[in-house]
Amino acid sequence: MLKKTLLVVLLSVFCLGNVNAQKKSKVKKLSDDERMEWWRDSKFGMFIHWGAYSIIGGERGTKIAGGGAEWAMDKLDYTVEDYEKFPEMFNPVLFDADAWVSMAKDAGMKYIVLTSKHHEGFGLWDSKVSDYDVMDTSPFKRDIVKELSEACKKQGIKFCLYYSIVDWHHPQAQGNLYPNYNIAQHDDPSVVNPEFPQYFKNYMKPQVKELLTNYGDIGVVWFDGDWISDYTTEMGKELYSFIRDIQPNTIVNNRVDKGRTGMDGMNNKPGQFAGDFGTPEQEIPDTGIDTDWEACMTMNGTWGYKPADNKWKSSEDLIQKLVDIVSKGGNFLLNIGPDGFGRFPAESIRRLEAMGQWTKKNGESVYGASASPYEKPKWGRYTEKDGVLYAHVFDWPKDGLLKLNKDVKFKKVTMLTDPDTELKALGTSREVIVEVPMMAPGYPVSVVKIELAK
Ligand code: FHN
Repeated sequence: MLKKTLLVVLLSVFCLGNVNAQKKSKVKKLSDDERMEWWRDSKFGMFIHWGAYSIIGGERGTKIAGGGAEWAMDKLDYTVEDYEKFPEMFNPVLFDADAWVSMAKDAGMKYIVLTSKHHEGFGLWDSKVSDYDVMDTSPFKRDIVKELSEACKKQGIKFCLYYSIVDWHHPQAQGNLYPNYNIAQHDDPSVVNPEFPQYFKNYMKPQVKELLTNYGDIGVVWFDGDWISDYTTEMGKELYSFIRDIQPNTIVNNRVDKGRTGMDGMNNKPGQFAGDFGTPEQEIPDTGIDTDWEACMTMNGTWGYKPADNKWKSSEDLIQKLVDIVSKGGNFLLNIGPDGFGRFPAESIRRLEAMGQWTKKNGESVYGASASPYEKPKWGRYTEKDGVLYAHVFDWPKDGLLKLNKDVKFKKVTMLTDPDTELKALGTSREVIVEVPMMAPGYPVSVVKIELAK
């Protein structure tokens, strides 16, 4: 009898252990390099700033908000109560997740980062932690995060989410300690809201958990608002681990912690702060950086929709920025600010189409490419991949002679878009000279493909 009981106990322990092992083996925890691989190869993503501020468009009567229109609540002096009318009217009946994802994909973008909740505090998903969301407060009553995550999965685009640590609606987060709430006071390190830890523990973390539990694989969690004095590095490190426990292979930007040293987005104390990549904003580093980084940028001057802002970057400029960023080892996260109906601005669509035409022909020199092994040349940028050097020529040589770095050991040189026509090349002690067509074959960047000698 004793033997039989012992056998049953041993068998149960074995099965239980196996079940636990099966539970743990559901998501294979990748190494950091394996986890970052898709992101490093992607190079180009779409940032989408969309919320109740997209109805306002940065205007209140004759007043136009300076800077980003997503700051309308602050810049246009709305009280929390006044502002609530905008989520109550948010009804983007023209929203079409499949169309958005197709435009990103056709532009050559490999991932999408959607603002699930910006500083205004209004959530674009069905949160059980709050009613201040698209399902409970707005007449739209559709889970935007769900629809976009499904469209991304269908079209093979990585789905990622932005989440703001700053929350101007939640009483424990927006600092209702001061009579006239002033966001600027959040930048004053001497002003700390003792109730913020409650917001962090009982609101922010549960919301992040919802986003990481109910919407499939989340490629990246893109935090923002790390600058406020209420938020601490201890919270940042706790949040990073919290996310990796829920989805071990999710990537998290460095704004989850307090290591960012400003708009250059980088962390000058490696190992001391959590976060998988640096986040330069509206700027590109002068030289290459050998840690992971992603430059985020607007197409005009605002993240949120703002019809008054016509400072649009040209398609040519945006394509050259993509090449410049990749040549320095970074990713390019380019922003779209849809309007209150759910439409991309026409100016944005035109730029996405132009970038798609270029990436379709020249993507080989961008996706999965490494930073330039050489100083940037006067005429453009280099990238490198699998024994091939790509010369991205912004300024085409008028004399038909392209001068490459003297250390380039070439085997075969062609135009990327004309692989069957070998170009003459001559190595000298000072440079490698390539005879190129008199007219630039591509626009705004023509790519010369240099197969390197082993
Ligand atoms: O305040 C935000 C801003 O609205 C926007 O979301 C950018 C995008 O990275 N981040 C903050 C400003 O640094």
